[in-house]
Amino acid sequence: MKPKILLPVLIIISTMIGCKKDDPAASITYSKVAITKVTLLGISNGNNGVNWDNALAGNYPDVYFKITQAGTTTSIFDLPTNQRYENIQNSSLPLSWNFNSPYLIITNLSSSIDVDLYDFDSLSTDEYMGTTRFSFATYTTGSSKYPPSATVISGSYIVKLDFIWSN
Ligand SMILES: [Ca+2]
Ligand SMILES: [Ca+2]
Repeated sequence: MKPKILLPVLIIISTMIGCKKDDPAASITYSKVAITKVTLLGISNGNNGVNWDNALAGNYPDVYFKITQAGTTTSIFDLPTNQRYENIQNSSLPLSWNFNSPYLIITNLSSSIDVDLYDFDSLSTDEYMGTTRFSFATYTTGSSKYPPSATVISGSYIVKLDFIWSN
């Protein structure tokens, strides 16, 4: 009788081991994410119908960004304004900014960040354009967690962040 019992038991054990091998991603967790690149994919042509700059003279917004804790003015990163892209229209996009290693590190993966876009103006105060919000809790759960990038659409504004996840 013993050999007849042994074979089904072996099949069950090998099936259990097989399940673990087939799904290694389910057990992976990361404690931080590096933002390696910010890509601008869409902007609004104006502020409530008013052009950002003198479009009739061929002037369009001169775009840079600041990253803040979501919903606050607490700065995480301010792009130096001399790294702005000048005279941007949607036909100019995509445009991107790369961070250098070790990149921009986010260690609180339950937090959210805002990417705030601005129009640099040399003769007046820079104009706030719009915000896209990235919630890391969204990217650390579910079947497609820890994506290599995420794209957020907020009205006319579309921003993509590239990620490297690690511990
Ligand atoms: Ca302006
Ligand atoms: Ca401007």
